[in-house]
Parts: sequence; structure tokens; C-alpha cells
Amino acid sequence: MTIRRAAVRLMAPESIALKTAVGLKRSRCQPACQAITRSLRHSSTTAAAQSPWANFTQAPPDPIIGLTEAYQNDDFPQKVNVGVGAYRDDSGMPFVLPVVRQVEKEITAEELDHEYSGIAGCPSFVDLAMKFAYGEDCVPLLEGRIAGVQTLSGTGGLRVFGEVLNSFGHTEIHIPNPSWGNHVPIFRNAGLDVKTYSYYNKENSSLDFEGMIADIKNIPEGKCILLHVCAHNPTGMDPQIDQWKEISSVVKEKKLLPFFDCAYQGFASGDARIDAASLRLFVEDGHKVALVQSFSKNMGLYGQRVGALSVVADSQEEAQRVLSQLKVHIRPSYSNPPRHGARIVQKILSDEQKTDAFVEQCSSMAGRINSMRATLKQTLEDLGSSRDWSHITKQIGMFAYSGLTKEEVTVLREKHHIYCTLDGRISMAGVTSKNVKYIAEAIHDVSK
Ligand code: PGU
Repeated sequence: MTIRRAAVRLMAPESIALKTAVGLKRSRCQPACQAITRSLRHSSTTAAAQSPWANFTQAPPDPIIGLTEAYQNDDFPQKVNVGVGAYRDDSGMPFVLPVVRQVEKEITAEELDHEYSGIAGCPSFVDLAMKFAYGEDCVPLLEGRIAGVQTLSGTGGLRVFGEVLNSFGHTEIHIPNPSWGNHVPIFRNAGLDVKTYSYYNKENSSLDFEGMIADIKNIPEGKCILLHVCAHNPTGMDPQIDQWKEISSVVKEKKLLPFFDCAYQGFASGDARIDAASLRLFVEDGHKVALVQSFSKNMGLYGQRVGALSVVADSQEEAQRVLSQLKVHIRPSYSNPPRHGARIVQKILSDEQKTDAFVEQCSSMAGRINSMRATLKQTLEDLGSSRDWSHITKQIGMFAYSGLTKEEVTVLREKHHIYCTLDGRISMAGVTSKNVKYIAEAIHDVSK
């Protein structure tokens, strides 16, 4: 919403009447009308002086979601939204997975009720979500020592666990630099000090593995470290499996608490079943990890807010105690999670054929993104760009961390009506065969 529209929405009815009255032509504004205007002006001033919201300053728009709002208010025909990480088909339209459509019909036909969920959500959804991430043969899962709850997607799970950490004495959390922009306010609002460790080398557009290891070695013992399971947002650069092994051993040495954020399972390799290798390796190494999963991207269930939070414990009994604490934080926050999205995921993951269909449909989304990476890079080269764009195809997942500066991004937005985040992150999910040339020409124009 623009600031102007927001102001109109928040405007009191009497000030709207006032605007209408003062907007009348002077000749038509008889003395009676003028008196009304005077009285309205007086009452609105009084109301403003008394308003309990008078000291509410205008907050800046959200750096990611705010872009969608600005895009929606732009009437330039070729405008492009490559801000938010939300998949679009090749016509630029939101995409509902066919398997999701199919199970939605089944759910409707079942005429289910709308009773409350339990505080921890739907238990069969949680079990299936955990199997999907940890793998069916995961020992702690088979031993029943992973505590799991349904959450308000990834964001909700991160916030709940941030609060739980804080209430059990954690004062800080270490996230990669850079990371998803919302990690900072989520953890800050949960009462944690947010610190960063090196992750990316801008000079060569690659993972800064040495810097990462050196910084992790400097994290004080016992602190919580946030790791992206795969398809790191925003850089699109993941450690290789041998590098994950080294990270795991340093994390163990420092007795850190690994907290995994899994928002893109399926968008890294294209196979959702193998994208959780980093998490599985940590669990095999004996770490007592925590994990947040989101089904926004891989199942395209963004607005359904469906995700899970789980914590590996030492024993079944410990898992029960952890579960009870997760519930203690959820109950006063939103009481219990919504049902529909969880029903969709539950129906898909409980059926082998539907799971196969989902994996294939997710893979086709990842495939379209990869083909757009190649086309964008090629078109930039064909246009004669002198910059090296090879990182666009080296990176994986939903984003291209383009290397464009804040200034270049601003020109991209103001001159070419292309909306990406100020750090130069381009959501490749919004690039299509119809707009890729326009995007490449605009990038070339701002980066010449
Ligand atoms: N974790 C990471 C790493 C993410 O990128 C996102 C979403 C989430 C968690 C949370 O997603 P949920 O929808 O709550 O499951 N990041 C996207 C979506 C837009 C946003 O900022 O919320 C993005 O564009 O970065």
C-alpha cells in the first residue's frame, strides 16, 4: 500500500467529509456549508490532538514485501517484480502445483470440520514433515526423540524457537552475512542479539568458506548458530558436502547449537528428497539440532502459512519436555495453527504417488528457474556487458545475487520499473522468457 493510500485508509470519517467540503467550488459553498467546514475543522483538530496514535511515526516499507506493494502501485506496462521469492510460471503468473489442486478437491469433498487444531498443530502433518526433512531412516526420528510442532510457516517457527532460546538463557544468535533480511528482526524481536559470521566473498562471488570457518571458531561456546539447509538466501551459494562435514566438526568442537532454516528444499538440486543432506549429516554426527521448515516455496503454499519446527533431543522423555516448552510459547502467541495448508501437505506426503508428483512438479519449477539463469547470463553477454555474470549460473535456488549496487538497483527501479531488493538480489522465480530480455537490457543499462 502506498503511504498516500494508507493515509486515506487511516483517515477519520470526519476528515474525509472535511476534504469533500473544502473541495467544493467556492460559488457552491454557501454560508451553511462554510459553517459545517469550520466545525469539522475544529472537531478534527481536537480529535487529532487527542489521538492516542499521534506519536506513531510512519514506518518504512518492508525491504522485501514492500517491493510488491510498490510494484502493484506502478502502472508502467513492462514493470517486473523480482523482489519477493515467490515462484511465477513462464507467463509471470502465480503457480499452483497440480498435485495441490488435486488434493484440495479431495479435501473439499471430505466436508471436514473447522475445529481448532491442538497447540502443536496436526500431529500426522508434523510426522510427515519431519520424515521429509530428516529422512525415513533418521535414527532420532525412529527412536521418537524429535519434538515437533506445526508452525505459521518458516517465519513463525523461527520466531517461536527464538523466543524459546531466549527464555532458556540464550542471549545471542549467529547468522550468516548476508542472510534473509527478516532473520534480524525476527530474532531481535524474540529478545536475541543478532551477530553474523562471514559467508560470502563479494570479490569473487563465491562462498567465503575460510572466513566462515574462522568466524565460527570464534563464536563463544554453547551459542546458537543459524544455518541455511540449502539454496542459501540471498547468495545462492551452498557449502559442498565435504565443507558441511568440516562445519559440523567445528560446530561440535565449539559445542554450538545448530539451528537449521529449511525454506527451499527442492530448489537446490531440483530433487526435494536429497536437498536436506546438510541437516542429515549434522544429525548423523550426533548434533542436537533444531529445524524450521517452510512449505511456502516447494509446495507453493505461501499464503497458507504451513511449516514445522522440530528439535532433536537425547531421549523420548527429553523430547516431551522440549515439546511442552514449544507449546508454552505458541499458546499465548497464536494459540494454534491453521488447518487447511497442513491438510494439503499431509495428503501429499502420506501418499507415495502424490509425493512423486510433488517432487516432479517442484523439480520443474527449479528447472524453469535454471533455464532463466542461463538465458539472463547469455543475454547480458550478447548485449556486450563487460561485467562477469558467470555467478548467475553458478548460484542455485530462487535468487541471483547479482552484485548490482544499491545505486544501480535504485536506477533499475526508477528508470526501468524493475523491482529487486537493495542488496542486488534478483528473484529468478519472477524472470520469464517474455521479460528476460527487458531485464537484461535494463541491467546492462545500469551497470555499463
Ligand atoms: N527462511 C528463509 C531463508 C526465507 O527465504 C524465507 C522467505 C523464510 C524463511 C520464511 O518464509 P515463510 O513464507 O514464512 O515460510 N523468504 C522469501 C519470502 C518473502 C519474505 O521475505 O517473507 C524472500 O523473498 O526472501
